[in-house]
Amino acid sequence: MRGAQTADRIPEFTPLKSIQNYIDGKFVGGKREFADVNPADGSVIAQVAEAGAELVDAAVEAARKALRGEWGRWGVRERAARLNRVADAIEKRFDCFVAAEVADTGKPIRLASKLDVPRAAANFRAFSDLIKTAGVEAFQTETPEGKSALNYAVRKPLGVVGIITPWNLPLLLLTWKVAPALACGNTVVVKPSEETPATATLLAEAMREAGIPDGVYNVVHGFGPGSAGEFLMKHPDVNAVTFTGESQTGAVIMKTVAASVKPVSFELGGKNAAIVFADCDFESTVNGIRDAVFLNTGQVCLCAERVYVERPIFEKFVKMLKQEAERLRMGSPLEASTEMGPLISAQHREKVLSYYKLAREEGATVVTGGGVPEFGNALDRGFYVQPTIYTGLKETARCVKEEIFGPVCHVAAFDTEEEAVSMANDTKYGLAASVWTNDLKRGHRVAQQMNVGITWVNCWFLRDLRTSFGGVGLSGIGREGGMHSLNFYSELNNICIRL
Ligand code: NAD
Ligand code: 6OD
Repeated sequence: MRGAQTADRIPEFTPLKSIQNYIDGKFVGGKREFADVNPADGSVIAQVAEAGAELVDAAVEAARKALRGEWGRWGVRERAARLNRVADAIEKRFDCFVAAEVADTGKPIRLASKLDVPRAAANFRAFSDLIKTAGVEAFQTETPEGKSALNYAVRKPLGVVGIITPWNLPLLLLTWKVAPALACGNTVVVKPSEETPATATLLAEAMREAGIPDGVYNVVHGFGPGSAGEFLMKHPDVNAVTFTGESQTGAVIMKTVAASVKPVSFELGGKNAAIVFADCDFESTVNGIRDAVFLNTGQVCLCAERVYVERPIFEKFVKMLKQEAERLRMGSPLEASTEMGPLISAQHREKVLSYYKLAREEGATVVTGGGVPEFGNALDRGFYVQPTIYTGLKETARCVKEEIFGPVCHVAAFDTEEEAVSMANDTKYGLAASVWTNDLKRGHRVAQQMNVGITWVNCWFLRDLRTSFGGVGLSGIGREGGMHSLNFYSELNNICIRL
């Protein structure tokens, strides 16, 4: 919690009653407004100005203009310094960002303080560091006449990058894309999720304070189809598109952008497996799987919704995981002791509850949960569900195949390593996996067989921002992270000089 120690931090958070678009360094309203709802009690936090096609045009135009201004003339050193200043400005507003993220998402304050906001600052610092040291290729080439030529590449920005993000880790995921895009010299127009508009808007203030020129960072609010999301994706002056969200939405966006042939990066859904071997460190594995299933109320794309446990420890494992799930403190996100908050919306709760019902219809044994908790206070108007564990489903069941995105997992037993690998890989998704064993050779062997973008061994969601991040199959296209981000957010111009 770096920001918590910052002497000149801004401690007071005044909830934004009206959330506006941010275009060319100015906050602007829209023709229509929609409500920003607190998922913990269903109350309306703010009215959000929706950007229509004209405002999206204005944002893209501002971003184009900024490419031609001082931002476009700055070298890497200046840009990198400004990114660090954005990180400083986030840390100075640490409590404001935490409060806004908690109000928008309902996530526990301890989670937003430990994960979301520190990671946002870390994203800017990581790409500030990286762009300063990023090399490009160079080759000495032999010509047909036996002379030589020098090939070297120069890195150039793509131009205006359109960024669309989801609601589960709003600031973390937005800055994960904004930071490398700016590091490479692009300008951006971001459309945060309609469920969580606040922190992208607060980030505008941090950008201003860091001296990021007007038009470099623009925010448009709204929905997907027929709204700001679609207008941004189909805009002819947007040079590249990066999207995080559902696989189905990715498919729609892909069609939208196809007409203008632009680079796309897609970070999409998952139906991630965890494989637990009998030789694992039992207690830390149970705790690790508890986090992998229930963190952020199961609303992390990397969460494990399928847990495969070697038969000799299956019963004991299920019993201990049940205890851990029942021990999770659900409650007000503002209480420091709360470990699990609500789901994001009434609509998403309907979806998760429909899977809870479907699981029973598909023949699941309900180990724990499966319903809605009762608090006897205002939280009953919030969108809470119980942490839930199932066993006994067939591997072909919809609840084992489809992403639910809630605090729920199915636990199944396996007898051999081959069987575990085969069940884990039997999915159209391919985002993340985890393997839990004290046999390091087996850890390597199994990890290398996972058809995913990221495999953790004896841990989960342990991040190094230099590593590649992305998915296979329905889980995405391309990789971001470290140099992969720099390569996506820039074009290389190879220069060949005959010597
Ligand atoms: P979503 O796809 O419903 O929405 C994501 C964003 O896309 C929102 O801003 C939304 O307004 C916008 N959008 C929707 N339709 C659009 C359209 N036609 N054109 C342009 N924009 C459109 O996803 P969500 O419900 O916000 O997020 C949850 C999903 O995101 C889950 O599937 C989760 O696995 C996935 N996710 C993946 C990653 C990853 O890194 N792979 C990270 C977080 C979340
Ligand atoms: O840690 C990250 O960089 C990242 N993109 C996490 C995604 C989490 C999905 O909900």
